[in-house]
Amino acid sequence: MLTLYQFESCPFCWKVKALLHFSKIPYTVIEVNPMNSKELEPLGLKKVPVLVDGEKIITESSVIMDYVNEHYTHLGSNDSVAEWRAWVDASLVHFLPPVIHKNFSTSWQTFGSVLKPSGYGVMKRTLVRFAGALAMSRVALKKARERGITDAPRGLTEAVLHWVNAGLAGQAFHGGSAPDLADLSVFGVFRSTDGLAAVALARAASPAFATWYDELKQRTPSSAV
Ligand SMILES: N[C@@H](CCC(=O)N[C@@H](CS)C(=O)NCC(=O)O)C(=O)O
Repeated sequence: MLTLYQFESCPFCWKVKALLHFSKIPYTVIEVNPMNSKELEPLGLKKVPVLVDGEKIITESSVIMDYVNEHYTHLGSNDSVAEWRAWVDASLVHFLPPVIHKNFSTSWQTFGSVLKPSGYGVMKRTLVRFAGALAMSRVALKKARERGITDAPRGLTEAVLHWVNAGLAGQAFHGGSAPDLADLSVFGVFRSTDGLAAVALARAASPAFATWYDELKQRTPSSAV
């Protein structure tokens, strides 16, 4: 059985989960405490996602996806898939935090939603929610500015339109009639913010995005056990 160490709110973790769910691969989840990551200490690691498969410990979301695909899923790939996957990690993923953590109140709402399935008790959830919202509403905007992102909603809208026009290009999926690793990577990043401002903004920017997103959401019910 595979084990995934994750934060519920982590877009990189959701890229991996999109593939696991799409492929109906069962796995157990270890929810890492984002305040201190103490669950990762025995592994000597600091970041999620981490996938454990027997003796193997795999880090880095794209490497994990390649591992899962090579050993379990066997989806095909090509240059376009590789380019879109690189775009997700280098560009797309950076537009989401400044949108969903725009200020304390938006970030509070974001943490409320992502902490719901965490399994934490009410006290711990409120503490993590408060500290998280306080920290992220500052960090997200600072990091975005360092990356030259001054208008995150506009940047995210442009990214959505780029994906729809050049990635989907009139097809149901980048992969044609079925999703491929590019679809699952883009979807995973958005899925980490399901129900929040970033997905709402993307849906409003493009009906084709909304159709594609809903179809993928339907095809990726959780396979966590
Ligand atoms: N390049 C990594 C990025 C992973 C990453 O930044 N994870 C964040 C959560 S979204 C994390 O674990 N941060 C904790 C830390 O940096 O201490 C990947 O693709 O897996």
